[in-house]
Amino acid sequence: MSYLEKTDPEIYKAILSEVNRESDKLELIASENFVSEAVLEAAGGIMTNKYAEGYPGKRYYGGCEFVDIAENLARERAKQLFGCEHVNVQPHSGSQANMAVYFTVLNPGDKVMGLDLSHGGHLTHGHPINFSGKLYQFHTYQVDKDTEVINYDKLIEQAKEVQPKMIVAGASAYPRILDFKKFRQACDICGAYLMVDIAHIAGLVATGLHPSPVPYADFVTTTTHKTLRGPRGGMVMCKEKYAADLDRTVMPGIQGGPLMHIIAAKAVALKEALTDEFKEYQKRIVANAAALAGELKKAGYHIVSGGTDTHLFLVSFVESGLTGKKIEKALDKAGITVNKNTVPFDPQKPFITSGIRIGTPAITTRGMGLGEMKIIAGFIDEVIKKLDMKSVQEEVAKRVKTLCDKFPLYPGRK
Ligand code: DSN
Repeated sequence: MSYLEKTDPEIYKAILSEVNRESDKLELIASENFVSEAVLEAAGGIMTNKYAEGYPGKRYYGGCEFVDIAENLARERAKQLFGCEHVNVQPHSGSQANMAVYFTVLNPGDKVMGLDLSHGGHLTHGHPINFSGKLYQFHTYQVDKDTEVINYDKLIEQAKEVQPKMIVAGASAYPRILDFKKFRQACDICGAYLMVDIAHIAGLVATGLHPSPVPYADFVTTTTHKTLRGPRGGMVMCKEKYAADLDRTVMPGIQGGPLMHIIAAKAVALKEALTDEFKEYQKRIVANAAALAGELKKAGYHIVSGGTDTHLFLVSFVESGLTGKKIEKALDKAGITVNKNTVPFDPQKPFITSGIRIGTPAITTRGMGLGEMKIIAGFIDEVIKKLDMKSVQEEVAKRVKTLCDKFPLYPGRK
């Protein structure tokens, strides 16, 4: 019997149920992944006990010699992986990584440009209900209606007009390659900083499957738990000239004690990301996303921008009037986990939406490949075509479970 089972059976049971949910269902949420046992071990390890405000070699507490090893390794590995001049591995999340950059170089009221949330952006890229939109004067840019991709000529024109102090590139629901050279060009025209948020595509960038923003950007932020397949957390990379200011912003500016167990787990994940195996894994993610999008397109679905270059794609139901909310629910009943997502020019509210977002990082981690993408597309199509039929959802759920059983996940934890 585990310690947890004995002392807190309710939490034990909830965790066990989550293990079963993750292993018995198809996880298609583009921002999720399954970390290795080694990452889990570090994240659940005793470094959680340690206070270590400050940075390696310059802490406000004694007894930091071993957590310093972990943080130094995380920093060195991140620098090697992304080829950046400086990195801060302490942000607790992607939002705090973005906040750290804004607080380092912007003043309240400054003008910033970021991708509209409903066109693929992120809350922290200037949404009015988020701190970013409240503190700074954000001007959103959008994708073109006909191509559903960013029009860089328009972006450059908008930058000339707005004269922002920073342009934020990066997205949480944009399926195409981002042209960082063009973003830099837009920044140089108005003397703006370029911040690129690679939270979604970090694994692709690390392995050369998506061009790197590091040569172009002043700051690059990321989470560590999406395609990068590490523990839940954030990270900021920057040019050396911003290093001291950025580090001061993270601590003591916006955070106190770093989560040393998570930093240790980040180091483990970054080591994994430096392997050839990880590169192969990223290639398979992209191939799987293209295959799944292609199958759905063949079945007549509107894939935003016509396809994908990355780990994710969006299916739009604007034409049929179906809602993402209803589809998410029906797929969930069939054992397929996706999230409803706004699509460009969506007539529905964010809690309803006219689209769903699909990503392949998690199912690729468990070993699924092109053959399975064809089967999964068939499942999705069947559920959506018979959206109100409970019997179809139940039947598909059984087939999903049979498929998942062929690709065991965390077998020792069930
Ligand atoms: N919530 C994340 C996502 O799903 O993309 C972004 O922070």
